[in-house]
Amino acid sequence: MVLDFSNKTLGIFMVALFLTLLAASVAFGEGQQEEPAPADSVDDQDVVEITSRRGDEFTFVFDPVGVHIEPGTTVRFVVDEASHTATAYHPDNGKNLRIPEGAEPWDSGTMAPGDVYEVELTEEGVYDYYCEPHEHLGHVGRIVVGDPDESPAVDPSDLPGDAPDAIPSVEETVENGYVPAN
Ligand SMILES: [Cu+2]
Repeated sequence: MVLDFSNKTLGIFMVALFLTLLAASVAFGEGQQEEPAPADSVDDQDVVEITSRRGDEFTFVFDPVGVHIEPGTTVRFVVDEASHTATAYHPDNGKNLRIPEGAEPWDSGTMAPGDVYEVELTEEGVYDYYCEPHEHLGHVGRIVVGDPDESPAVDPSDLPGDAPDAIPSVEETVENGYVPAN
């Protein structure tokens, strides 16, 4: 009888201890949760991810549509929905030059959800790029690497369709570090 009572007390004690530890670990976990990086800290990151997705103002968008990064930062293009490319405005890709003269042009080729394409940008200046099938629908973006004056932006007003309206200004991109897509 005494033994039974002890076991019961021990059992209740163990349950209470377990619940206490559980509550403590939950509270600790919440306290440890990392806040999302503030938008203006993009230029401190080694890798910046840009997602092709459906937009509100434009049919498809790169999000963020504008980023300001340090030289040597890797830009990682990913796709949320449908098929897209991430392609630099460069004669090698059949377009007028809209990236710094010394910079390597890139073309991801067709990307589907789950595909990843990375490019490391080292030359300072302004880079504009587009999605091959959706350029005229506003699926274009701008990346400023370091000092934009090293290779200033080329006026986007002669780009087709919605593209000129979709490209953010250098000023906004540099000031915010990160321009979310519409
Ligand atoms: Cu696209």
